[in-house]
Amino acid sequence: MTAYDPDNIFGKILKGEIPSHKVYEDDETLAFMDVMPQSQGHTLVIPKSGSRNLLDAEPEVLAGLIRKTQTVARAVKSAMAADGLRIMQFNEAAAGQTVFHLHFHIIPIYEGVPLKP
Ligand code: DGP
Repeated sequence: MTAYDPDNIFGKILKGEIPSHKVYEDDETLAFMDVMPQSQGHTLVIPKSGSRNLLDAEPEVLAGLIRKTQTVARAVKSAMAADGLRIMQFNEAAAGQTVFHLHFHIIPIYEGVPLKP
């Protein structure tokens, strides 16, 4: 497993070096809007500690992150009046991961509205 690089884009967002539209923050977690949304309200949830992806995350980091993802997902579904939500997570470039800091995608689904690619 390649080592975590703190200079990835989300690492820079955590350090305040790149702006983001934050929607939730606590001591361990940050949630912000995706700049390339697949639907209205597409949100990313990341741990503040450095994990490359789910495969190298400490169990307690992963446990905290999935709980916060549920909290944010409920809020996004309600705020966006979505009909459903897709939760996605990729591990390594071959699987579609492009930013190498663990994150969950929360993608609102609206009946009859296709996702953007
Ligand atoms: P993934 O393929 O799972 O690694 O998704 C990375 C997501 O991050 C992708 O949907 C686009 C988003 N993204 C990339 N750069 C930025 C950025 O600078 N700011 C924000 N808010 N999102 C970004």
